[in-house]
Amino acid sequence: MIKSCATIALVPAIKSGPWIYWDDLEKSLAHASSLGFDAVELFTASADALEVEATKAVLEKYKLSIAAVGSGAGKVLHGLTLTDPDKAIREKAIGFIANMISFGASFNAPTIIGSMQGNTLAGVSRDQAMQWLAEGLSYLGKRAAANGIKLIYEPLNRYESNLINTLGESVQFLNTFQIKQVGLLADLFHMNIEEADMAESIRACGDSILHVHFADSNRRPVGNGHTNFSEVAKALKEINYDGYVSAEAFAWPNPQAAAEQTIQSFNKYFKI
Ligand code: LER
Ligand code: MN
Repeated sequence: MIKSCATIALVPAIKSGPWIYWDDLEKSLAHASSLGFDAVELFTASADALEVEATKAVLEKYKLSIAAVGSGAGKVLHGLTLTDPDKAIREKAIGFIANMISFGASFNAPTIIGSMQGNTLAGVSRDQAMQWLAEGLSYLGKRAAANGIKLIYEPLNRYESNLINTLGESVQFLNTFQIKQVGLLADLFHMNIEEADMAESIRACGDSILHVHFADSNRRPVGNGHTNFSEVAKALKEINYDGYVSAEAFAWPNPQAAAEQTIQSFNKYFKI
């Protein structure tokens, strides 16, 4: 069964980004729960930003799970990536994500690597950057598996990364470097920019898709743009996707309305 999810950003230093909720954790959970969401995805400043037992208690109170945790704060707040030319920075990036894996594992939630992948920077060959990415993902995939959870790699659109931009290239990359224990995130906003046919790519890469980011063509909540969600939903059902469809969209026009729009769209496309 496909499950609904909304993102919560808990990083005060960031003033804007594609997250539905921006208030404190409990207020966000209460609202998501009142709308019938199954889970939330957390974007925290670090792995120790939340106290695990207290977070478990409040999740239990609102009957919500954590679908996944994001690691992007490592880049946004500290400039860490897996492909930085400086070995010390790459190692810090790996450490940051490894801690996030342990945090997520406390909730049985996988960790997402999106912006932490970085870019091929000036003075670095593409082959070298891909090698570093492969080494990082390979090591972290094993760490995740040792913690009993998956690691999720997210291809981003060309304006955010010059490494890999499509699901198909991601599958090829993971196969070439024989990276096991890493699955893919199909972010429908990035896919709208990069994929020739979103539904076809979902079908072609179905075995690898572990998580979906649910946003319209303009990254507003689904229903506010021009992506053809009937086709996307049909493809996800065809591959028997049974993970989360997680709203990583701008809180437009505000968090509450964005969450309401999202759950209406989720019910329209995914509730049988
Ligand atoms: C992260 O999930 C993502 O999609 C990036 O665009 C960071 O905002
Ligand atoms: Mn995303």
